[in-house]
Amino acid sequence: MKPTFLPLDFHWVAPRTSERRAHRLLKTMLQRRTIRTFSDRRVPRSVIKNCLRIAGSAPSGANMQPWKFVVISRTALRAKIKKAAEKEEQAFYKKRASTEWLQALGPLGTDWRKPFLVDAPYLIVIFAEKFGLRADGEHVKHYYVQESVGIATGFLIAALHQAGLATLTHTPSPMGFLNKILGRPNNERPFLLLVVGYPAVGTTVPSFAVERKPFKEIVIW
Ligand code: IYR
Repeated sequence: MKPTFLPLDFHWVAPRTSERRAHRLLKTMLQRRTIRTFSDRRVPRSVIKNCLRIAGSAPSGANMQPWKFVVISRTALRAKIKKAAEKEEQAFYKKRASTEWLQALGPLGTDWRKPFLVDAPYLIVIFAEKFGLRADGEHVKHYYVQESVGIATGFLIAALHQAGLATLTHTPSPMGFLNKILGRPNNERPFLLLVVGYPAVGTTVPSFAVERKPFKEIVIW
């Protein structure tokens, strides 16, 4: 296909403005915490929608946009997901996880119980499309699927935080049950379950998770 190009609509900003914006954004993003206790307070649908539009604007391999976001708010469906997730999690905590893994999770204080799956008003299950499916059933090759979906998920988490919501990146393992419950085809692989809402009154966060590695440790300049 012959490529066509459009003029870029780039919004130039003065260096001083960039500095101010980056600093403000840093302060905002450093406030983000993964939480595990959610209130049932309702979230405006339009906030979820716009944040998903932001996620869908992420860069992807060959612009294949190999993602699908399934939004769940119905109580009965959240309860069904909770039941299935807790079954996998029981097996994980009781036998599948190595001692080393359980030790690493110790400071988080997690266990197999996942009440947040029904407490929070929204669950967003992010699926990665291993390949695309054309209307005629032909497969379309996708590239850098994990990387692309990871970037889109990062966009989503950052967007929800900036919109004033809290999230939990939850990965019940294995997640195959989500295809079944949500009726998704087998070219889609569950990537992550994002719990979205507001913190319950009295929410705490693990003290060790508040610490971020020093700049010097993560950046080689
Ligand atoms: N999926 C389990 C265990 C778990 C694993 C990791 I790595 C975490 O960062 C947190 C939890 C659970 O959700 O409890």
